[in-house]
Amino acid sequence: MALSQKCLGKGSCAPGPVPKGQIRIYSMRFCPYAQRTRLVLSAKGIETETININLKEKPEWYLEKNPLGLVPSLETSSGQVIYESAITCEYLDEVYPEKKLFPSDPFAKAQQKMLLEDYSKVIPLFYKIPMTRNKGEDVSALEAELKEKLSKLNKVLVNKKTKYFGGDSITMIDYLIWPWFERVEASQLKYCLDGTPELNNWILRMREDPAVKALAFSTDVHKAFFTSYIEGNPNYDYGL
Ligand code: GSH
Repeated sequence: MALSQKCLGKGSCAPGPVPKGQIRIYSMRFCPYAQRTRLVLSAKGIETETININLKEKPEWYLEKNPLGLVPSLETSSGQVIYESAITCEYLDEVYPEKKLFPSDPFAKAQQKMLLEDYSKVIPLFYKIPMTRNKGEDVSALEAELKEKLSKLNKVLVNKKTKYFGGDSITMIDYLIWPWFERVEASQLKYCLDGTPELNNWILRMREDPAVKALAFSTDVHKAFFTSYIEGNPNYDYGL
């Protein structure tokens, strides 16, 4: 069955069981958290069925699968549902061990998770600044905070002397951090990266990764969605 990419909303029919040998992701085309999971699915070459969700008018059946009502969620052919992006990524890495993305060394894995925890405090600023700016309010304090946090991230790369956050090849932590950097131009935050050369080099390397390339939207497309989102009327099907 060819599935429409268009999102399913309130009143839609619940999809049937996931075919054997497949995994399903409930997603939204522009969701950076879902992009984390999609990057892992793509990097591992996992056959996936994608169902996009209208997050403003959520289908009733979706809330039964994931009571938080957030994307991403994964569903297996035996009906198991896994949600929270970082948890879905770790799940995929365990169930599909070919091309392992987390390091097998427990300390190296813990380091990636510690960095992820720290990074989760950066993410809200990627939204707060454009939204505050859109209201015509002063963003200088928020900007200073973002610059400081990005320079800490830059320092991680400087201290490690590696091309990526987990070493000289791409690993899980890079995919978990990436999606918001694909959007820095669209959300007009690129200037906050002026003092972070290693981070900028990492961005250039990430853009060359096959999984990143396969899922990337152009800045114009991100901008169009982001504008609709900030204005309170997200166009989940933009471009379809
Ligand atoms: N902590 C969650 C994760 O890591 O998966 C966050 C996911 C999230 O916030 N997703 C957004 C969402 O589902 C879309 S980008 N929003 C719907 C809502 O807030 O009701």
